[in-house]
Amino acid sequence: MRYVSLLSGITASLLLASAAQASDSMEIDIHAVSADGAGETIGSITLEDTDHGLLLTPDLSGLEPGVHGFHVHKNPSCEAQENDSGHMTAALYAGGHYDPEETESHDGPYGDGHLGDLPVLNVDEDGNATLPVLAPRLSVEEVQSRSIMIHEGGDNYSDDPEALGGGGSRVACGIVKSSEESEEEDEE
Ligand SMILES: [Cu+2]
Repeated sequence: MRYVSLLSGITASLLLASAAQASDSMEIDIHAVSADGAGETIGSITLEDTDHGLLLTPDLSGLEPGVHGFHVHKNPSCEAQENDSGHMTAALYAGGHYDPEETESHDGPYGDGHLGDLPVLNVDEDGNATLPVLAPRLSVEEVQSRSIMIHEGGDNYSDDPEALGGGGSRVACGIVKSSEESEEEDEE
């Protein structure tokens, strides 16, 4: 009897451990995007829960040196779509900045606006991004079934003088699958 309860105890803790792992950390592929759609992989970003929020650790290359607008966008897609003026536009299928509270305000990672506003991504003079950024209001769970976007220009964490931080075109994108989807892939 005691043996049985010991075994079920072990099974329960193993299950808990694997469930925790699924939502604690995940790696997503990042693709260059253009009006033709999602192209080659330029590296990956590791997402990880910490006591201080969501830590995003990039391992990317082939980007323009400098700071880039970096956000969680609403839809899990990096495909191009026609904009209002009829032009195919890179990664437009991803929708706008993730904003579940419908604040419609681009206020940066430390403000009260879009929940998807991340700290800017730093790219070194060789075109590589490796510096981690921390998003205090987010978690791995919260960003599942969304996309992560890198813009051509920087981000001033404001809608002024330009909307959405002024970063302009979308240059790279990755889809954050739900943890169930990534587990199914691991089993394949
Ligand atoms: Cu964006």
